[in-house]
Order: sequence, then C-alpha cells, then structure tokens
Amino acid sequence: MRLSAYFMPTIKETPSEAQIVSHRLMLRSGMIRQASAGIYSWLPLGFRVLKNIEQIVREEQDRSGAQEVLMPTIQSADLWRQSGRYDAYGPEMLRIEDRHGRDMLYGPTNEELITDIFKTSVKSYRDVPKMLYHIQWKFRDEVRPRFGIMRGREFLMKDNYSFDIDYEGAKRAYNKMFVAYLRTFARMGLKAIPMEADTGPIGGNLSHEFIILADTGESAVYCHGDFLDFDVLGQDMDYEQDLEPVIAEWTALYARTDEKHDPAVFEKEVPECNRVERRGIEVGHIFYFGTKYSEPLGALVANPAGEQVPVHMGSYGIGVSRLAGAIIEASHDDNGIIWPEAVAPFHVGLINLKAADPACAKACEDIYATLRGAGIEVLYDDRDERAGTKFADMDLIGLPWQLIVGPRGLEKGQVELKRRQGGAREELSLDSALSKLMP
Ligand code: 5CA
Repeated sequence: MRLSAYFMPTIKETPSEAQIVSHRLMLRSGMIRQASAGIYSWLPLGFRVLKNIEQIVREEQDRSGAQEVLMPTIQSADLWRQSGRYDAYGPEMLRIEDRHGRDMLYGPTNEELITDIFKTSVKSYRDVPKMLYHIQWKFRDEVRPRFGIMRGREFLMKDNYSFDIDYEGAKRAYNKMFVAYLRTFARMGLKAIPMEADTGPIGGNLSHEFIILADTGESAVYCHGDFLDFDVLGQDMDYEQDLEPVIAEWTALYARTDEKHDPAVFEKEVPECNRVERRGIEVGHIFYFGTKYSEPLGALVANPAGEQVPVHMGSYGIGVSRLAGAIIEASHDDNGIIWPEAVAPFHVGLINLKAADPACAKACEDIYATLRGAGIEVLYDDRDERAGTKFADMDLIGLPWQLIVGPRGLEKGQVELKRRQGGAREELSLDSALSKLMP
C-alpha cells in the first residue's frame, strides 16, 4: 500500500478525551474513529489489526475442535424471557421494538440463542460433545463506556458454547478452551494469566478470566512468577489427551484477581521473591454453568439409559476488539505503538527519504515490487514530506520493521533497516536487508 493513497488520518495533537495510552495511540494513528459514546468505526489501519486478531482467534478455536457459525446481532426477547434473563439483565441490554410491536434486543451474549439452535436438532448423547462459536458484534449499554474500544458499548467478541452429556464431558471442553486461550494469546505475543474468577451475570460455578499485564489495567493480579516464564507454544498440546493434569499444575500456582485475592494465602503459598502483584486487562473469560440454560430452555438429550437429561454447558468469550487496545497497552513506547509481528497491520514500512529524487524513487519502487512479490505486506511512505514527519508517523503506527532509503546511502549501495521493537538500526546492502525481511 502506498501511503500517499492510503486513508490513514493521523493526528499530531494528543486527543483530550483519551485517558489511556492505547486510546490515544489508536486515535492518533487513525485506526479508529468514534461514532458515538462507546461506539467506533474501524478505519483501514485499525481494521487490518482487528482482522489479524480475529484470524488467530479463529485458527485456535478450529484447532481445538470447535466449529464456527454466525448468529445474528438482533435477537427476539422470547428466549430471554424463558431463561429468566430478560428482566435480570437490566439496563445494560439494548431493547428494541420492531414495527409489529415485538420485543427484540441487540445481543449482549448468545447463550439463549445457541441453546435454542442446539435443542431443536440434537436429541441423543451420541450427538455430543459439540462446541460451536461465532465472532460477532455485541452490545452492552455500559454506564460509563471508556478507554476507547477497551470498554465500548458495541464490541466484537468471540463466544464459544460447549454441549456435553455430563460434568466430566463439560470439564473436558472447559479444559480445551483453557489451553486454546493460552495458545491464542501467546500467538499474539501476549502473556495471559488465567485467574480464578467470579461468574457474574453469565452464572455458573467454575470460571477463569484471562488477564494480560498492563499498568493501566482495571484488574489487580496476584500470581506466582513462574506463570510468566511458562512457554505455552513450546508445549505439545494434544486436544485429545487428558488436559486436566497440565491445567492442574498451572492452577496450583496462586493466581487470583481482586475479588478472590486473600493476602494471607498469597503470602503463605508464594515465596516473596516469586510474588507478582500487578495490574492487568481481562481479554478472555470462560464459564462452566452446567444446566443453567439447558433446563429452562428444554435442551434435553437421551442418555445411554434412555432418560431425557439436560445438557451441561459452558461458554467461552474473547474480547476481539478489546485485544487491539490491550495489545497496545502491553506494547508501546513514547513514540507510539510496537505491534507484535502476528497482528501488525503491515510487516514493513518502506520510507523514501527523498521522494523527489529519481534514484530514490526508482530504488523504492523496485523494493516495493520485490517485497510485494514475496507476499510481504508493505506500507510504502512515498509522500513528499519531511524525513522527520515520516519517521514520526512510522514509529507512531508501530510496524515491526522500517526500511529506510535515502540518496546518501544509495550512493554506497546501502539502505537502513530499523527494528521498531528496541530501535536497533543497521546499514546494510539492499540484498541483505531484503533477505532479513523475507519469511
Ligand atoms: N457469554 C460469555 C462468554 S462467551 C460472556 O459474555 N463473557 S464476558 O462477559 O466475560 O465477555 C467476554 C469478553 O468480552 C471479556 O473477557 C472481554 O474481553 C470482552 N468484553 C466484555 N465487555 C466488553 C466491553 N464493554 N468492551 C469491550 N470488550 C468487552
């Protein structure tokens, strides 16, 4: 993509409405634009990041054996009356009346709808286990939407729902998601800490939040330092094996949030040198809630003895749009965003220091074509701007690599390659610079 043609409305001044760094950087880099309170449009740069995050989430859900569906954003109130949540959900639910006077709502979550889909087509224990997920916009009329897309009213969530014949089956599904979440966040370059959690309005009796460390986070995290050293992607994770021992080993290490934190237990269980007391952002939340929805909604299957029993369910959410902000909170410096490779909107930013110079322009065009030919995503700053502006913009948007081409270097056959993370710069021949950028 040529920056001269790209819609990337950057802002120099710090937006006054933004209280936290991710919100400021997303506005300044032209990733998002507020439409109304807590509701945002995603502009090209932000949308690329959102899609990358979504794709990692999808791949790890699929790997765990879950199947993707797509349910609507607008739901009928009927099912919510049956589950008892239509009134219980309160003012956070956006209620809508259609032209026939029927009560509808913009879904804040999908337990009711998926249970209804399941029950009309599944009749026997032979048809379970099943895990169905979708990635869809949700609406929650938060009292105080804030921090940009981190606590929005409309936000993109991955929500997965598991159906099993009994508790043991449901626990297996829960464990699969537990592992899938650790893998998902690790692939995004994040350390996610699984924390015992309260279940809130979703209900149920087993729940973990996944929290990534960031100083501006809303949750307090207390855990053993070993959590932070664990290499999730280096583990051989076979979803057919019994994951219970792996997870038991993990959860044995103290990891609690605000609500569940007991300082006396923490001090007893964790030696002082291993105590991590930090703040973090909740990016995922998983729940086992048994028959809380299957009973009132009549999602029954025949067990091997021929009796009709309600299925055991769990639900598993990831804040896909929140992650875009959370990653920035976890990875930035004074100059801007530092994208982890896996979610970066482009792999490399090509900076032409002197767009008016024919030799520079020719060299950049060649590099641009070569990189694109190799399937590498390049943002080419071909604008007629001062070098300082180009450097500042490129640092602000945080692409992993910057390839800098100027007339003086070119005379020696050299270009400069800069790593955004850490800022290391190298003068290299064009060929060796290109080979460093190739996959
Ligand atoms: N049905 C369950 C799991 S599928 C559920 O709704 N869980 S939740 O309420 O915990 O939300 C799941 C994830 O969505 C959260 O961990 C968080 O990352 C994200 N999320 C929740 N509320 C918001 C919000 N207002 N803005 C942005 N992301 C949010």
